[in-house]
Amino acid sequence: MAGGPAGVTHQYDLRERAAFIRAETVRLIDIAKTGHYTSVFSAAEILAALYYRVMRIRCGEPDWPERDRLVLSKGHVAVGVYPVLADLGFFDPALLDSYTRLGNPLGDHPDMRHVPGADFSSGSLGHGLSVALGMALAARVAGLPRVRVYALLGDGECNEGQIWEAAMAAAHHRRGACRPGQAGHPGGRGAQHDRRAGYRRRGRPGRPGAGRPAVPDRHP
Ligand SMILES: Cc1ncc(C[n+]2csc(CCOP(=O)(O)OP(=O)(O)O)c2C)c(N)n1
Repeated sequence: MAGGPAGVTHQYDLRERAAFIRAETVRLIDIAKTGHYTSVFSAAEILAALYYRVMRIRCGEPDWPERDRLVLSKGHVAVGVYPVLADLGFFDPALLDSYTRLGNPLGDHPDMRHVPGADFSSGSLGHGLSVALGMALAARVAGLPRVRVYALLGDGECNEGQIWEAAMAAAHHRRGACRPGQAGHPGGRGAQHDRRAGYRRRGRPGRPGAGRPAVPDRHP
């Protein structure tokens, strides 16, 4: 089966889905009166592509062992993910209307124990890549080669040493390919860091170093 939610054959218009994510994010942040809407806005296309086209997931079976995983390392984008999970059928969309209210499982940051479809409880920046690497290694140990694990990182949080340690560990274990995405806070320290160094892209077919995992550049 090609990518996308398991059993779903509908071809989604990803631009329209990204617009949906942005609109719903504004709506939910208005309900909560707080939230990181710019952080979702810079990731809306990524989220739309992953959930509606790429990831192998089962809405009726959130804990399907062979599903792909998405670790929201920048957990404050959960507000943009909840509408997608509801839209795909992971839970009742009516829950969105009382987002962050007492007793509602949908909080400012995702809680994997209470939100169907949430693969990790995040919020403290800097941990997601390590967690994603751990999931990828666990899938390898469990003999599930089709499982793909994605991690969404903020550019600022890439200044956390643990992110770089995870990237180097991924290279060591030959897991993963890093793809620099958009910067939510352009001009911030993370953006400068990205411009100067970034990640060396390895593992793309036809490029020098193809098949090797991504590793962070070493630079003075
Ligand atoms: C360890 C830690 N320090 C601080 C925060 C508070 N915080 C929440 S969002 C944010 C900015 C994140 O910026 P970036 O990583 O660039 O992500 P984006 O701009 O894409 O949201 C900060 C500092 C946090 N959640 N965790």
